Amino acid sequence: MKNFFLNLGKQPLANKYLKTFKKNQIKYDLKLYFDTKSKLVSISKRIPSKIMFNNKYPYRSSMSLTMRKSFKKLSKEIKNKYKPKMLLEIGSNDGALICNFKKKNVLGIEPCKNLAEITKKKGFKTYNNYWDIRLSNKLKSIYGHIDLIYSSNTLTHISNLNNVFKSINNILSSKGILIIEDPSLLECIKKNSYDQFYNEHIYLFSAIAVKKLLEKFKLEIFDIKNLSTHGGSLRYYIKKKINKKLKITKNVKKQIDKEINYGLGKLNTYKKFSKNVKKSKIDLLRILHKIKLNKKKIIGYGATAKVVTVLNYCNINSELISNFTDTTPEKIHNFIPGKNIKILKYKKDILNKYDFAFLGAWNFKKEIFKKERSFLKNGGRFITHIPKPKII
Ligand code: DWN
Repeated sequence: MKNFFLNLGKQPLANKYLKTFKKNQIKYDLKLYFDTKSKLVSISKRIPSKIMFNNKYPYRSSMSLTMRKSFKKLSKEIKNKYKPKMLLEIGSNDGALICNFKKKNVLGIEPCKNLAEITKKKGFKTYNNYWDIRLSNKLKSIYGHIDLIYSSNTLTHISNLNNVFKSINNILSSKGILIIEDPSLLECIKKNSYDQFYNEHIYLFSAIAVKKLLEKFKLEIFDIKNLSTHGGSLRYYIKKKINKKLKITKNVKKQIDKEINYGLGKLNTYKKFSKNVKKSKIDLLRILHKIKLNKKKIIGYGATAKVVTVLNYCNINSELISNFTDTTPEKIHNFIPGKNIKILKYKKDILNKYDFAFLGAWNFKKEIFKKERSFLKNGGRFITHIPKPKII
């Protein structure tokens, strides 16, 4: 049974950047639910994929050094450990992972045309399609069974998980490996990072829920790694149950026990989280208003999808945060979805005109602090809302 636990208000599409601010930009309810049977945490309003993932999707994985490094490291591990003849990536984005492989050994699946074009132009075989059984059948008829399927930050975006895993099962060889990675629900609850929820993130996975889900498809997790990317993610290594050669590591039980002990299987945990989120809103607004009273200027750093949730939930507009800055060409000179805050092109000295920088991309705090040493040296301060609103 699905139980409601948090209302994050009306939210625009998290990646819908507009050239001119529109007060009446379409917004949707963002309400969170916990299913006591499947243990899945999800949002209620499902927006058709075609509306969210189209030919103008602005997010590019390669924009961050942290992500490029993470994908490079994983590619080495895959090549050394699993030596796949063919790797298929579901949601290949701008090719941040596949560019580490030989062109003949990888296939990209990317529904956003503008992103698929990037990898196609570089000579990587890319299918500009949504992942479904039709595509799975088509690829199987061309390439046969696939021995390694990878998908990062994609499966949480697809409403029909049964179709996703049916289509994976169909093409994965009997000894094949599926690696998926997505933000960790445990880290989200611990860090009070309610901004992991926006209309694209239909689910936030726990190992408990993934394990349950896979059972239906005779798939099982044989290893789990905790990653620091995207505010704390889990990388699940999955195999078919018939493959007895790969042993299940202790990491799997360890993660599941950790989640059970934290209470991820109980509704009460999410109710407590909901209270913490409401407090976070009050505390953040208090900090921002105080800074404004002192006539200091704040810029937002990193126009993330996550920060759209924060700004719209807390009703923060350009009176409190004058502008945002971002490196993504598709976001620059546009407005933050739902808000009258303009995104400025990132330049080395952009922060000098401001007293404070609010971390929209808090998940890249380390990378950003390193880059902005001189801002900090000159007395500039960062503001974050993770895990609690504070000035750093
Ligand atoms: O699942 C998703 C994740 C993986 O990526 C998508 N649905 C959408 C997107 O979410 P996000 O926008 O919250 O992701 P990021 O990776 O936290 O976005 C970082 C943003 O910050 C980018 O727009 C780039 C920008 N940035 C910057 O301007 N300067 C980032 C860094 C590190 C910087 O130095």
